[in-house]
Amino acid sequence: MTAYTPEPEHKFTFGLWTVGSTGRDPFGGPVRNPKTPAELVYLLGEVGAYGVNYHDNDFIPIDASPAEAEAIKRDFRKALDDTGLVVPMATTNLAFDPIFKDGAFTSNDPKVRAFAFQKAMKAIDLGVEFGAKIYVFWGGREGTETDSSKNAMEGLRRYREALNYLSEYVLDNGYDLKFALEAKPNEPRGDIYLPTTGHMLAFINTLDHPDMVGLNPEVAHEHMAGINFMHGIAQAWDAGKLWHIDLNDQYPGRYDQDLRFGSRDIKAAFYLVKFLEDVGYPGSRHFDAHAYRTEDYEGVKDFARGCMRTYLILKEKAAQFNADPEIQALLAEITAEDPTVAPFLGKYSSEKAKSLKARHFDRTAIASRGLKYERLDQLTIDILLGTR
Ligand code: DIG
Ligand code: MN
Ligand code: MN
Repeated sequence: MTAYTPEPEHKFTFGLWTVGSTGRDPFGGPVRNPKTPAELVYLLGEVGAYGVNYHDNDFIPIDASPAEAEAIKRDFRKALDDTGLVVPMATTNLAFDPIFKDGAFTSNDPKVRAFAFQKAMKAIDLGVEFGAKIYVFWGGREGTETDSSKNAMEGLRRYREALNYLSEYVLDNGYDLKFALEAKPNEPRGDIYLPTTGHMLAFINTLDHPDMVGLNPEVAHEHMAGINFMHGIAQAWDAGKLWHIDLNDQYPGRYDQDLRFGSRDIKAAFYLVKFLEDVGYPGSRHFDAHAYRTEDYEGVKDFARGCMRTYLILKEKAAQFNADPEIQALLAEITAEDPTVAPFLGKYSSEKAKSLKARHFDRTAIASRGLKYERLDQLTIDILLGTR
């Protein structure tokens, strides 16, 4: 029986804010006492994670004195040294502080926008200081409740200005850092700008340094928008922009639940893991999720172990799918080339077009073909349920 033990090569990471969540929600206060960043690193080391990520203020409180900040960093670095964990990604909290109540980069108040630039630059420095190579931007407050308040074009222009400015900051400082944009359709704003990975992909092409900017799609966020997550990351991968990924789970039509990976839609999680493993995605498997509010810290460890265990189980099932003779025979039949029409497809030529326009197709005969998808999907279900 496979042990499904996480190893560094799996690149499983968690944010300080995930295993450090104290269980606060809009209808209740914390249920767990806070742990320090160093304590969270030891917890992640205990469960077998590869790395830890942070927002500037999960790590260093916004009002910490320089001496307090140095002490926190010292303990954090010792914990990293003791556990061997690394810091692949960092990000800025541009959502929590009241100053960002109307957004950060897209706020109508120029002072807020300038402060957001300053905060992001300092947070980039903090990420680079501990070795981060990916820097995430999640614009949680970049949006509106009433569109009377802001011109949507102006919102995009301001977002673009911020990312261009911060790209120049990275270049100016010679940092080895790439940006990854994370989309979400709503919450905490009524509507958030650039709501899906597809919107972000188009937006990247309008930036001054698109080569420095990729994507950090999150499962729950695309599911909130009713989108097939694997299709979205396939497009991101196709564009060479899948540089980071936030794994979790989500009931459709709910607020952002950030559930343990694979705990709700196991079939979607299977296709996601299969995609990442089939294409050889080299980045972090980052679990942007948190334990149920019902849990103590032993339950938080169960949550973290469960995220990684389910990923490894689905990775094994993806390999089983790829090796299953009946599935592979069905796929070979379903996706077979047809030599009678191959000459007409592929790159255009006027000769091809002319002869294709003259060709007769027996629509009834072609349409009458059964595609055996029911058998194929049941074989997939059998693999997922362990009955094959
Ligand atoms: C929420 O899904 C966002 C923020 O927690 C953070 O900026 C980003 C990093 O994973 N995800
Ligand atoms: Mn989320
Ligand atoms: Mn996220």
